[in-house]
Amino acid sequence: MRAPVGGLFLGLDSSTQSLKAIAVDDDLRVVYENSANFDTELPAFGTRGGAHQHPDGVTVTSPPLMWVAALDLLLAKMAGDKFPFMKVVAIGGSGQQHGSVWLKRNARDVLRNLDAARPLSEQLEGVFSVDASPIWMDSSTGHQCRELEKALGGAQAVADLTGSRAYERFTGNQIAKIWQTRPRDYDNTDRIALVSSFMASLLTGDYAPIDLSDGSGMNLLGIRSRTWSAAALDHTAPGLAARLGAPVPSHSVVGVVQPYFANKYGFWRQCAVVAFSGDNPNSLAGLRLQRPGDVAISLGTSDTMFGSSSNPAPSGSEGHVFVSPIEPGAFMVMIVRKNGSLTREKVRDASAGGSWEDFNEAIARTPPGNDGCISLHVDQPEITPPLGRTGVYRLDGRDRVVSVFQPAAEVRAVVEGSFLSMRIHGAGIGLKPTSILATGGASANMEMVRVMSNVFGVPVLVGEQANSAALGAAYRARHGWACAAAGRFIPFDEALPGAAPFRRAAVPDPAAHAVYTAMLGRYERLEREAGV
Ligand code: XUL
Repeated sequence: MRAPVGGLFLGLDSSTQSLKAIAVDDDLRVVYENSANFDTELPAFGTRGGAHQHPDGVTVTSPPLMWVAALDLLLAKMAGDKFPFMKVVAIGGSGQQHGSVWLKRNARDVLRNLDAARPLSEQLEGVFSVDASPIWMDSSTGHQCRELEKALGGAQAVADLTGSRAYERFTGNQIAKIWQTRPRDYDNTDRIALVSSFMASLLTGDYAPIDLSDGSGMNLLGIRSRTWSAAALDHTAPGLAARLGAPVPSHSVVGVVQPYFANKYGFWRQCAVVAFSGDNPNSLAGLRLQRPGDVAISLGTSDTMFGSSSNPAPSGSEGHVFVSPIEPGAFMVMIVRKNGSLTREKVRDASAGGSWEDFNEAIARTPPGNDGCISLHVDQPEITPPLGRTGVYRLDGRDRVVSVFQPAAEVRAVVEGSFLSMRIHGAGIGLKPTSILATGGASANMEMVRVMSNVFGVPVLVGEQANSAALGAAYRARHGWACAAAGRFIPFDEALPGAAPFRRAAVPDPAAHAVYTAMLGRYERLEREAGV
């Protein structure tokens, strides 16, 4: 579907630390990027990394008014750059997942009647029933998680229903906590939004619906029925369905920009707003992981693996299944390994003299399969698989537990181990790659990319674009607009004709792949033993 000539699609990403914008043109080229940092550009809110860590060590919140102020600030910076707001055909958006915004009864009126002569933050100051929004870094709801799993028949039952076992950061458990500990604030709440749907609400001037993909990060949505689960809602808090509103497919147009933005910044009055979604779903869109088997591995502080799946297998112990943000009948699957780049850096320092060159040379010098030497580093309690006890576990080629390998073997083992683990646990939850897009810091490391390709037995692609969530939001703006213009659902790739292809960085060597396949059983055993 061709976009209007000269038209732009704007993606906004309200992440933990900043609000970012990316605009793409009708050829899907990135033509503009900007951002507003919460800590440094909105210092009055006193956040660190965009959040407030509470003294109890487990509660983490952010001031929702900061997200409001950031929108005006970013748009003002864009106006300073003479950004052509009038050309924006549609806006899409991304928000950090799981965070909630609690709105009082007066909020809807305020949203509907914003005055372009006054800052947004001044007008929205009094609309929050909870002025410290719980965000994804919060881990204070262990009690509520246990209760949910007890009520719904166990962790696996919660995962089968909602896509994930009960997680402390997931919004339903945060809602249960607020209802239990602050019933009056709960009673005063007219609408509970996610960060994503809240940002869309500001733009449309009304409550914008939660989309099905971000809605899957709440432990409240039936991922197969694609509606709120009555059992989960009833257990969580009274009158919750009315406070959440009905969820919508992620490609839905949820309104047009309200006059505030047209009057103040010069947006086109018919500029469509497409449902905002979570940052991970938007990254899936930004990386165009559309077909089942399209998978990305992001190597960063945490390593994440996510992709599209038509047949996911939710796990009662690890990983997440969300409704897909780009293909309403499909799913997005995601696993997170906590011991990522910090662990690799530790091994680099201990076994490669602190040099990435030596680290890579060690990989190049050792054979695929590392002569049977395998390791599992749990420097921090691991999420996938869940391992609470820290330590480094090693088996040599004769299955003996050893305390150290030769330096080069040590390097190869940490790299191979992380990909073997991702292959095992990805497959366990329904993620079977046919190709892998490598992103994040370590993806520029060709030795690691080669190991990745051989472990999974599929080609590895690389792309240039950073900020995949904001880019995905811009792409989703284009997708939602195309579906609305056609009056029917249009496949994501048809709505993005001519998007630049990714570059093939490695193809698997069948012999090396066979070596890795034969190692899976031993690696699973190592993980099991680390768990006892
Ligand atoms: C995902 C998660 C984080 C947040 C913030 O489950 O908690 O990735 O979305 O980025």
